[in-house]
Amino acid sequence: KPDVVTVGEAMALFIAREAKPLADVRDFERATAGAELNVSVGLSRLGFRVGYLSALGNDSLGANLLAFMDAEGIDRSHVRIDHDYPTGFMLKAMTDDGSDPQVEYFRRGSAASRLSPADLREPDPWRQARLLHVTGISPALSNGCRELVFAMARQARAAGRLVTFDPNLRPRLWPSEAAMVDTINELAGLSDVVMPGLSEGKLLTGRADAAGIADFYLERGARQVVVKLGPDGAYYADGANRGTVPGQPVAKVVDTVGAGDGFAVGVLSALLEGLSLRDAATRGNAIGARQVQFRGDCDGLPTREQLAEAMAPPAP
Ligand code: CKP
Ligand code: MG
Repeated sequence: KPDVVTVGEAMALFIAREAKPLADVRDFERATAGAELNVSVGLSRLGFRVGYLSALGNDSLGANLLAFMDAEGIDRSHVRIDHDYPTGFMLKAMTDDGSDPQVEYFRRGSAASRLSPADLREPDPWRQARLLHVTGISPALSNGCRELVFAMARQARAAGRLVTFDPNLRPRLWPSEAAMVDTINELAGLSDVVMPGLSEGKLLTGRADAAGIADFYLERGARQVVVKLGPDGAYYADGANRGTVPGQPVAKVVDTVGAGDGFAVGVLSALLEGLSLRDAATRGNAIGARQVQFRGDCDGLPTREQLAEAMAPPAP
């Protein structure tokens, strides 16, 4: 039975091998994407049993993603193959200055966008998972996806499981900013652990700083909030303790995508191991800092051995 369950859209990812506008790129490297899949990969590499609920098309992109999930040891018994809708994919540009790369989605009408509460035919082992991780991407994909994610969060919370939430704002996927903010704050209100980035948190709460953002979610029922500050580390707060953990210096930022998911892997794994929120934020930072040094969205997510190194970088 899984320790952790996630739900979301997995996509094929094509990463430019040349630093040019996407329209001009000829040479792409094939990889995988999807925030919740990235988190599944990271937790599985750290030894947790992860169940991933999703849907893929009956096509080569879907077959490739299934093989990837198997190679990463992810339980994909709840990944449905849809014969009517395709697997989504996305393109990612290469940057040479550490800035956020241009990305383009080809995911409208994808198999995953057709997920709905009808996909919740879970046998008991899934309901017994200790933790459910969701992000703000899935509820943007369709009404069915939104209803599914809310139903899973409500059930998990009612059953006393830990619900963790990364807002992952993707304005392009939403009909309006107001719809995005309202839906995401409602889902945050069903979650125990909320992990916004600083600019995401400001937009969602209207508060000016990390402490204000944390208070906003603590007042609305979250038990623990971690605000990601990028190179400046992270701010953490629960009912009793709050503070800032410093960022980890990174020699060269190769690609920022996936840093937030890496951060989530650090926080979730640490909380599952019973560590303090401060130690969880420190681990989140270490994994986020490692992930930005790799091109793929999950290539920097560490094994146990690599995590130990990332937490205690060798003296220069
Ligand atoms: O916030 P992050 O950079 O960690 O999220 C990255 C993922 O799911 C990426 O893999 C992409 O596929 C996505 O977020 C997305 O839908 O934008
Ligand atoms: Mg993110």
